[in-house]
Amino acid sequence: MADTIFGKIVRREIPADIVYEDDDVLAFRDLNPQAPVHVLFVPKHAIATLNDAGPADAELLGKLLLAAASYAKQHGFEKDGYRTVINCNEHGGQTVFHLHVHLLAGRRMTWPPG
Ligand code: IU
Repeated sequence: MADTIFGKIVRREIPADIVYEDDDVLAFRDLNPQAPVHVLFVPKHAIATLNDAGPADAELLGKLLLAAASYAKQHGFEKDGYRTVINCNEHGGQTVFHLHVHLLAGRRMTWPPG
């Protein structure tokens, strides 16, 4: 897949406000936050879109979600709640083609999303 800005962040070629890291996952604050807390959880091993994930990626996808939930709980959003989002391709609103989970918290979300 083509390299993206998130690949550059994973490789520390460009700066980001990194808030979490483990062997497989990096998380950093979104540059254009849509909520008081807006963190992106990306796999270090890049997958372009959710369409490109296969059975071999099942554990990695689970790790992304669990990392997001863990971050939300650690920062006090367990009870009030929060939202996780994976946008896919044009109609899904995806703009960076390195799969990522958005964690949005700190305000009441609306439904349906725009
Ligand atoms: P999307 O699901 O692909 O639309 O999300 C991409 C997000 O990446 C979006 O919320 C941007 O604000 C964010 N982002 C960023 O945090 N830093 C960047 O350098 C770029 C995009 I380009």
